[in-house]
Amino acid sequence: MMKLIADSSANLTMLEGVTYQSVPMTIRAGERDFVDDETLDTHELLDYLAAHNGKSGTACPSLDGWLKAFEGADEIFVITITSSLSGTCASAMAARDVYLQSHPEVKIHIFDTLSTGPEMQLLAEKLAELHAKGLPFDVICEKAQEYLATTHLFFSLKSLHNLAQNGRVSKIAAGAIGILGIHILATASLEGTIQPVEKCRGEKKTCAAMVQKLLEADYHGGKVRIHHAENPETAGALAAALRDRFPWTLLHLFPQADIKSYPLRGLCSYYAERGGVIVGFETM
Ligand code: X90
Repeated sequence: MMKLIADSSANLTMLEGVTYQSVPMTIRAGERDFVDDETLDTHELLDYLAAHNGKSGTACPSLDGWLKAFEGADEIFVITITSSLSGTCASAMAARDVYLQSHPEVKIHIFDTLSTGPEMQLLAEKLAELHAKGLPFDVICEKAQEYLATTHLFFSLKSLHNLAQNGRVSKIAAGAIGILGIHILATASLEGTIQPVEKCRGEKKTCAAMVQKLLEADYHGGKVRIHHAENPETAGALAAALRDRFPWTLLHLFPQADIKSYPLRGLCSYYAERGGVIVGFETM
C-alpha cells in the first residue's frame, strides 16, 4: 500500500485518490497548545493569538507522530516544509531511520520542499498523479524531484511579527512593516529561506504586484494553489486576475488555468497571520 504523508504546513487534510495523512505540528501560546490536526479551529487560533501578548512559538512533529503515520504502508512519500526554517525534515529523517530498522522492506522517500503550503500541495498532487500511472517507486521519486524544481512560492503578509519573534526572518526585515496597510511580498529562496521582494500598500496593489512577480518568475498558465488566512477576497481577486491573463492554455488543455484556493491550517496561520496569502505555482 502506498501512503502520502505531509506535515501540517501543507494545509491539506485529505487528497483525492490516495491514502493521505497529515502529521501535525504544534502551536504554543501562553497556556495553550494547539495541535494542528483536522479538528483545530483556525479562526479561534487566530483570535487567541491576536489577544495574546506574551511569547508564542511552534514545534515540529514528534518522532512518534511520523512513526504512527508510517504504519501499514510499504511505499511512503513524505513531504516536508523547508529544512532551513524547521526541524520537521530532520525529525522525519530520524523517524525513517528508526522505522526502517523494524521494517527493512518498506520504502520511504522524504522530499525537503525548501518551501511550504501550496508548493507542498502541488508536489502532493503530482505524486498522486505519478502513482496513478503505475510507475515504480524510484521513477516517481525522480520525476517528483524534477517537478519540484519547476514550482515556486510567493506570499504576501501584513505582519512578520511571529516570524521575527521566532527567528525565521531578521528583525530588520520585520521592522519594515507593521505599518497599517503595508504588505510585504516575499518568496521562498532556492535555499528555502524567506526572501523579501517588495513592499506594497493595500490589497489591490499587492494583488497586482503578485501577478507581476508570478509572470516574471515564468508563470504561463500552469496550476496555481492559493492558501490564505481568512482572506478569500485577495485570494479570489488573484485567481481572477490570473485567469484573465490565461483564459486558456494549449499546454494544459484546460479551458482556463487550473487555480484553486484553500484556507490555511494552524501552522501557516500562525506565521502568515490573519490576511496572509501564500501562492504556489508551476512554471512548466
Ligand atoms: O518547526 C517548526 O516549529 C515550524 C517552523 C516553521 C517556520 C516557517 C513557517 C512559514 C509559514 C509563512 C510564509 C511562507 C514562508 C515560506 C518560506 C520558504 C508561512
